[in-house]
Amino acid sequence: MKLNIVEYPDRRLKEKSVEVSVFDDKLYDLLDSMYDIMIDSNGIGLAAIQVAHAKQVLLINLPDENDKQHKEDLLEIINPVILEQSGETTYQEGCLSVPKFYEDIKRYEKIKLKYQDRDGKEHTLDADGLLSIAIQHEIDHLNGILFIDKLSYSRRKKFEKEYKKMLKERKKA
Ligand code: Y12
Ligand code: CO
Repeated sequence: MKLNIVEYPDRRLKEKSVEVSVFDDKLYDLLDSMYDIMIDSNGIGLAAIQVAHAKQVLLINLPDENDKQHKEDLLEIINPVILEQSGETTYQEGCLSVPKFYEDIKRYEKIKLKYQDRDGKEHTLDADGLLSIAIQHEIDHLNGILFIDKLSYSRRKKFEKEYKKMLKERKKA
């Protein structure tokens, strides 16, 4: 399946994703194609809406201590539900749909979630550190929320100005 990354300010990023009820070859194809484009784009997390599929599907592939990603560590998370959340942490986040921008975002430090894998099997997961942050970032995508939506009014204004400039320069190049 040929996929492209949808970039802000594309309105599709505001769409709410729907629950997956059929776990078939079409879903496997979407998951495999999402993995390929995430790795090709140097990403560590991707939600299906970022490739224009409004389904509750997300991938996380965190790098190891040498900054290398391994496919064995890939998490395929379908229909996630956060069951518990605690603490507070701040991390400078980036997103493949908002190229070249990184902002400090406050999130829960620890979460417990339930989700399904590509075969529909249910799992629960306790996450902290970067995994917890990445999962919360991607679950926000499923609800049409981008990390820039969490900025203060003044930081968002500054972002919009710089982003517009970046898009203009990219168009010229
Ligand atoms: C912590 C915080 C947020 C996440 C969500 C997943 N985010 C990404 O995978 C971001 C990827 C990204 C990749 C970029 O490309 C390169 O570095 C070559 C990038 O840079 C440019 O657009 C130039 C920005 C973001 C997970 C964990
Ligand atoms: Co993102």
